Amino acid sequence: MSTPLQGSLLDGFGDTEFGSLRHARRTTLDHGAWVDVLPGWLSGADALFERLVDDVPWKAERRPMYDRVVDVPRLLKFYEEHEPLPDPALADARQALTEHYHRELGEPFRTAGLCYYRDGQDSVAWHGDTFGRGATHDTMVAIVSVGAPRALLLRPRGGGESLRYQVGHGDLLVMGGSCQRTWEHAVPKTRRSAGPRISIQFRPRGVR
Ligand SMILES: O=C(O)CCC(=O)C(=O)O
Repeated sequence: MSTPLQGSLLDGFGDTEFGSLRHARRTTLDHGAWVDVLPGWLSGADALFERLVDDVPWKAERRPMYDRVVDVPRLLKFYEEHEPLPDPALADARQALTEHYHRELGEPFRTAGLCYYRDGQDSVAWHGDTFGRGATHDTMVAIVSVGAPRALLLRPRGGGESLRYQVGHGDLLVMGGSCQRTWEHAVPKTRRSAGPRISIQFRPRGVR
């Protein structure tokens, strides 16, 4: 599978490099949740994007919806904690995140969930990562985005105004505190033409 990035996204095909996580900007949300954002954390992300498109064994899933079974509108691959990651840059990213957040999180990031949004019609509906400890405990989910920019929305669970983050090529967004149980997030479909995007989510053990 090969889906080249559009020229506007090209940032050179050098090695993947990471900026300092000290530059991440935190927004405190209601109910004990917070979001850290660091645009352009990763440089040299074009080559990483291409390698992930080609090397990850992407899976198309189906799920029941009312009385039908429908395609999940994105491709997926989940790496359990002892499973080798598909690219050394992901191991480096996970290590850097663990080192930066360890004091606050109290444990390492372990798993990597990868989602491939092929175009603007691929999406994920409102949800929190509440299979596991995210339902009852504060935790963190760190998302690295490569490829076309997409909107990632956050809204308080139970209603309230939503926040919109545009996550672009090489950007980092970390959801922390109670975010998984008190807020929901989504990547909605877009009518605008959108190129392919890969989201890489790092989570601690038992959070999904
Ligand atoms: O695409 C993203 O960055 C969000 C992915 C997500 O929320 C999920 O897979 O649970």
